[in-house]
Amino acid sequence: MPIRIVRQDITKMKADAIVNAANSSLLGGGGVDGAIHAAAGPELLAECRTLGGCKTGEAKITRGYRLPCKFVIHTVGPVWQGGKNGERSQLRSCYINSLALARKAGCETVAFPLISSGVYGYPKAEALSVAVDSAREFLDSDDSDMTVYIVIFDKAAYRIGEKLFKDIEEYIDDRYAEWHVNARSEMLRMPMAAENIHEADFTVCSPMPTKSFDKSSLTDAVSKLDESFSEMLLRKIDERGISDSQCYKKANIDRKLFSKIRSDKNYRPSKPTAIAFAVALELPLSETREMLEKAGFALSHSSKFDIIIEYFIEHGNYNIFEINEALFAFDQSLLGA
Ligand code: AR6
Repeated sequence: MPIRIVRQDITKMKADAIVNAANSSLLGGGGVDGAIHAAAGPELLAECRTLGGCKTGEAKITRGYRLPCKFVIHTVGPVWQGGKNGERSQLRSCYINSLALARKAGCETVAFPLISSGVYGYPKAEALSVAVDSAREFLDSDDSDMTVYIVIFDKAAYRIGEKLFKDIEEYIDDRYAEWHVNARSEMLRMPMAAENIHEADFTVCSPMPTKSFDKSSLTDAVSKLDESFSEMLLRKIDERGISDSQCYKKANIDRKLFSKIRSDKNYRPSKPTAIAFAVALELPLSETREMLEKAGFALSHSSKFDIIIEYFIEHGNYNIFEINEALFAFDQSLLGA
């Protein structure tokens, strides 16, 4: 049930269904529509001819033919007319209706391009936010384990809000600079130390005598392990009074992975997964660090990814989809499974 933003050519996606940004004739066109028809072969057009077109906001389904997906869902997005003519609600319908068709066809994975954001002129950043919000709305009300991919084709096509982008850029610059200054002063100390090393300082050491260890005291120490990541996660879910599903949905993690973590006390999540849970639980920075430590990770100012996470937590913004949009804009890996 998670949402993933990926940079890819949608005709290469091995999802159960891909969605086509079509026009109301359903008889092909340019942009992603042209690419899908070219890759699927003439059989797709032949089936489309039998469908009797499609209205704006609605969707129709066909087979995928030569594409690596089983189905193509054709939807017709609104033409942008300034935003005051119901464009947002029509675009939302495109996503909701396409997902309803996908579910009916038994699809577990569905890939969307940014509908309307090309020839139809919908501003890209807003088109992305409608895509994410609509997919989320559908998935929240759906019991299936569907995964939705939002496929962004060109890097230039993608831009989070200018102000947010600038803010994060500045935040990264400040933190990076701070880290480099510290790292540099560390390094400056080293040559001085090297100058003071003389040959006489090197002596041949005999091997350290091996000491037999006390097995029982080691067993004792190991048995006193601290709370594990999984235990901490479950405790914090309880403390916040939220349900498991509220937590993993908010973390953009699928149910299967959550069950694995729940049933394995010693489960070691990846760093993005661990952070996703900290974000879902809305932990302040200190508790986020503590939770990451349980999984063997830290937040550092030498990594853009870490600084972006820190930025959002410090600004009290725990919306994982917004965080992912920002991570994506800065070419970082995304949160979630
Ligand atoms: N994979 C993923 N995304 C793509 C690909 C691709 N291969 N090619 C383009 N995009 P558009 P619309 C992105 O114009 O605005 C057609 O002629 C592209 O960067 O394809 O809904 C139809 O027949 C953009 O962000 O669709 C209609 O007449 C997004 O897909 C009309 O265009 C949508 O751009 C529909 O216009």
